Amino acid sequence: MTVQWKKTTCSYCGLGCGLMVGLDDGKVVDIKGMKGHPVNDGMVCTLPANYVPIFEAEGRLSDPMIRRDGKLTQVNWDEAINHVAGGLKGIIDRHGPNSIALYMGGTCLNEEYYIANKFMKAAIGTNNIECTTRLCTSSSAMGFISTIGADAPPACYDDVEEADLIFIAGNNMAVSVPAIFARVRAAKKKNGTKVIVVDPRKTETALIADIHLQIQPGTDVALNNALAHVLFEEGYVDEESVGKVASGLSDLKKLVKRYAPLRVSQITGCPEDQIREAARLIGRSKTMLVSWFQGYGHSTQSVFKNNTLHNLWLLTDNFCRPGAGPLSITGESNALGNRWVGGLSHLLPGMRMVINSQHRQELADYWGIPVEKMQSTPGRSIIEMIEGLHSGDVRALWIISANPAASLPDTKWVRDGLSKAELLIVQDIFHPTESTMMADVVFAGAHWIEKTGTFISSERRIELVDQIVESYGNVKPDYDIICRIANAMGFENDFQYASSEEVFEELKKITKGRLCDMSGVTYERLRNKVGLQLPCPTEDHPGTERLFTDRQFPRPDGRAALLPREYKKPCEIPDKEYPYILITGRLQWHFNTRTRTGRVSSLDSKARDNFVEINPVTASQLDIVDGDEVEVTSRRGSVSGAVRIIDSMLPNTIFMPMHFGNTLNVGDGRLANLLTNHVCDLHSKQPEYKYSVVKISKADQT
Ligand SMILES: Nc1nc2c(c(=O)[nH]1)N[C@H]1C(S)=C(S)[C@@H](COP(=O)(O)OP(=O)(O)OC[C@H]3O[C@@H](n4cnc5c(=O)[nH]c(N)nc54)[C@H](O)[C@@H]3O)O[C@H]1N2
Ligand SMILES: Nc1nc2c(c(=O)[nH]1)N[C@H]1C(S)=C(S)[C@@H](COP(=O)(O)OP(=O)(O)OC[C@H]3O[C@@H](n4cnc5c(=O)[nH]c(N)nc54)[C@H](O)[C@@H]3O)O[C@H]1N2
Ligand code: SF4
Ligand SMILES: [Mo]
Repeated sequence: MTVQWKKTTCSYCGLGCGLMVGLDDGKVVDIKGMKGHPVNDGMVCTLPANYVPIFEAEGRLSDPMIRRDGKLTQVNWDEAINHVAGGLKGIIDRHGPNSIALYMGGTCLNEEYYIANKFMKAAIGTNNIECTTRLCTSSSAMGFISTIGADAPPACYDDVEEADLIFIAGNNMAVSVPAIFARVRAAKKKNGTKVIVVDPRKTETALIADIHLQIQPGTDVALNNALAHVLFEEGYVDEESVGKVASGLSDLKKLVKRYAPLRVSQITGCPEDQIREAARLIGRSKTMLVSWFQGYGHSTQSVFKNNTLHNLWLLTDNFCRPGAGPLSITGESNALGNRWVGGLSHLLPGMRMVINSQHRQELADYWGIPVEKMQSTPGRSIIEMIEGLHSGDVRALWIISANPAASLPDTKWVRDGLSKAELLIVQDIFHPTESTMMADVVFAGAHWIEKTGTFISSERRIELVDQIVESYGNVKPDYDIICRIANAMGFENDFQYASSEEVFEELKKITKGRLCDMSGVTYERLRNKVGLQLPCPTEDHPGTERLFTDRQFPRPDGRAALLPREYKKPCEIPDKEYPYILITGRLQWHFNTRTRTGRVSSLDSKARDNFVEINPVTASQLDIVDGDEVEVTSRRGSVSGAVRIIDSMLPNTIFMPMHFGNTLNVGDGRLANLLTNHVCDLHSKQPEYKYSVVKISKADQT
């Protein structure tokens, strides 16, 4: 067998690792890390290394389907497109443009987000378009906007090797973004880099920490304020120089006075001395890189957690130089692209906002539509879309590359909402998923290297995914399906593209002069390089490694904002009836709702079913032994799983993976989201997945 190797970009997490795909006779036979790639230099982690079976796995969709007499039945593309176009038109005629909504995943291409935006915001005239980024990094985006004035993550991965101290909060990077973890571990070994980890669980990541702050879930704002308190108290803040680059110093100082380590030790459960020790390490380090993730995002204080973390690097002059600043990791392969191409209901393409009249005018001019066609208020967040299905204000939902019937919180409420849709369209690569099972129409999408387009990684690196294999069956690229619907609905003048490259050329012009400037990027350049860090304004520009190196921020006075934020308790707190806190999260072996990884036996055999991690003390109080089946109950439902007794959990917390829905050999009642709450952070509208109060009983006693 002669294997031909082609390069591509990983489609799982948001790091943008370079991969080499081995092809034999046009079929994928192997996947390796790309040597010399600036992100992973040859490393490949568990998930992409086991990708080969996915392209032709059982359940791979080859053709569209329409539900007839209760059963999804294969049809040809013309029939499916006409059915959906007619259905959407009818609903818009009867109920107006805001009665339809579009929801996409975070692994779609920039070209797909752009076409979807143009379709909804310009052609239909509604802002009801959302992405799983709402569940993932919308709070990082709002955190940046409020602190530095723009959703523009400044740091890059090379900062890992330059840092004295890496502060990792609510990010189990050993599992979720292994290529960065490998670099952190290597930097620790080689340079003696110090690591602080903040996580209520003793995770694989916490095991390498010099200081592990094992806080009570949800208490990060109090912790960050206490760290700031010590920094002020012990003279680590050079107030004069901080004042030059950040406003709000005296208000912040006043607020954090009330967060003395002794008081905060009672809130967080961390010893006072440990809080002081962590603050001193921060104060003494010449360069500190901070990194955070869903332990921050999945909280009703998500944006405040971001702001108070930003306070720490601002107070210690840790920004905009090698090894220092905020390294904001993204979860899915194109979460940052989604934000920058306008994939949330309050955004417009090119880092613009729906509520900004100048931004709307710029887009209307570009698209050649009257500005009145564009709505001036944000559309619905995904949770508000489900509320709209319940109330009847939303009648049709089109889901592309997402699985909300398993991934959204409070599953029963979500599925009740989805079942009320007059028209539910799900565009996936597999059937069944929890969402395709509920669909009226299923569209079959081309997957990853079966199509061409671009991703933007956590360090603002835009990279190309080229079509290098023939697509499966009769599937079509996601952008092409949207264009076909638009054309069939009568918008044919604006949705004729010969290729995704044409779409990219149109998209990039709208980014000119913005912080996400792609003007200098061409597919040809990307084919010859390993990506370009944005902004990249001209074709001879090498890309931008770090932002704001002139220490000027895009705020009215050019300074960042130190924001005084009060700690608030999570929405639900434990009581006599529901005494434990449920944390949900990820495993090494599965990705999100497991639609891909659950179909790979080498991965699925490592983690086949749901489980519940419980501290030994709690287990003995409940008379539970390892392997017992327990039922975990919240105010929203009950879920069962086998117990794993493990001392990495605090006694009042339990952990369940998010991955196990009711397809792929796992029965009903195993999905953690049956328990979670759909309450959201006010500012980011991100749900509180990481904090639900629950009770536990042995399964046979219920
Ligand atoms: N193998 C694998 N990799 C993945 C994914 C996957 O499904 N599988 N998914 C990808 C996606 S979409 C994302 S968003 C990322 C997510 O990556 P991570 O955010 O790293 O993963 P999670 O397991 O969701 O949560 C991280 C940690 O937050 C901690 N935590 C819970 N509550 C709190 C709190 O109140 N404060 C703090 N400080 N910590 C808390 C949890 O104990 C957990 O260890 O992973 C990406 N990579
Ligand atoms: N309890 C709990 N729930 C959570 C989380 C948690 O930590 N705890 N994390 C949340 C987070 S951070 C995220 S990002 C979300 C993720 O939520 P989702 O994005 O809804 O979950 P995925 O499993 O990634 O779903 C992606 C879907 O797209 C399909 N797909 C893959 N590639 C393609 C393609 O090229 N084209 C098309 N059309 N389809 C494709 C897959 O088969 C799959 O069905 O989950 C959230 N849910
Ligand atoms: S770290 Fe993320 S981007 Fe890199 S190979 Fe692993 S899943 Fe892919
Ligand atoms: Mo995510």
